[in-house]
Amino acid sequence: MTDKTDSLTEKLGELQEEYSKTKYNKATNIYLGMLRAKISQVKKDIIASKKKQHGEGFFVKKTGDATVALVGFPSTGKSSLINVIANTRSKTAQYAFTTTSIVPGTMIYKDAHIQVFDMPGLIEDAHLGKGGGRMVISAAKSADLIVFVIDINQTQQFDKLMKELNALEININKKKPYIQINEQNTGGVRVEVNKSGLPEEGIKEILSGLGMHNAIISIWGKVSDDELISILSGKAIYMRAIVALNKMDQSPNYKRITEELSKRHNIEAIPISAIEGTNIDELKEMIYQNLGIMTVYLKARVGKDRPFPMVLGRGATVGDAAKKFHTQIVDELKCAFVTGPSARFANQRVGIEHVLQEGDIITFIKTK
Ligand SMILES: Nc1nc2c(ncn2[C@@H]2O[C@H](COP(=O)(O)OP(=O)(O)O)[C@@H](O)[C@H]2O)c(=O)[nH]1
Ligand SMILES: [Mg+2]
Repeated sequence: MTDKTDSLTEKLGELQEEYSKTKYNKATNIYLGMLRAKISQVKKDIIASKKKQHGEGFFVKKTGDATVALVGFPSTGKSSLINVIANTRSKTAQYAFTTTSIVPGTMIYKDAHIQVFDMPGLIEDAHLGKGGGRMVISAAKSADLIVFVIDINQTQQFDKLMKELNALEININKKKPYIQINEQNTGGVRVEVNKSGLPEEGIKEILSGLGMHNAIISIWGKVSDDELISILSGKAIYMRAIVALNKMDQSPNYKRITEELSKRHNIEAIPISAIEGTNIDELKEMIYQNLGIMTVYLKARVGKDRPFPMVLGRGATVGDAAKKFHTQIVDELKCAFVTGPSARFANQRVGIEHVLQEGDIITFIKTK
């Protein structure tokens, strides 16, 4: 560690001690908020100073229609899983730490090309940079969906992972509260809209703790003080995730365990066996659904040609499909013929605003 990191770590210790010594009551509430803002800032500085020492970490090129990261402790079966869901041969082993770099693979499902990353195993305190955990997490953040791969006989791993991610200010399956902030040159802090549930004074203290002394802020949703600090310091990350409980072949109670974990953490979970190939298609479907994507098919002429697939976000319209196909085409688009789940009959004539569904076949009709 550098001297800089050392002194920051020392400062963090002092702040945390002060924080734990201060009893919570109405009078100290605001002071505690400020301490939290400071602690958050110092943690950020520590991470930044470490980053300088270790470089930027992994860089993996994103390809395909969406990206999924397999995240979990060592030996939970991540490499075994990517080998059965994607076109990859990732090394597997009975001992920990086989995978030392990110192994990408492509999972093809319903004509969508989904990029899957097999990550090196996370270990506890990954957020402090142990075991390269921070780098792994920073790569996972760039994914559209996290699949937590947990050993079904060790579900406490899930709680540990959540703790790690919380420490890194990664929010799982949570909606980001809508907050607007405009920094000003003068005038102090003004709270314009406050639906946060926090006292206005507390919000002001948090802002000043983060060095924002002149600003207009509006908060349109419920938010805790910790989350507010995290959002305002630009660190809060919101990600979707599901859980694959692997090695179900070793657990007679897999059904109950899955239901319990899913209920307790309000997250979709599925028991699988990467080795025996159980529930693999079901997991693929769960991934696909949680990515919020759909596949539609484009045809050059009605009745002719083989349609070619295009992946869109669910809820996309004919106009969105046209835009993705070719930005120019939207201006010239007159209507489209649609066959499939969103159409009432084959080759139904629809407008640009028509909402598409999985499996639709579309023919664009241009104006002359
Ligand atoms: N019984 C059983 N063992 C598995 C399963 N999946 C993986 N393993 C074993 O668990 C060990 C670790 O697997 P690996 O894929 O290397 O885990 P990783 O470290 O998370 O990539 C290997 O010995 C695998 O054969 C499974 O579904 N059932
Ligand atoms: Mg591995």
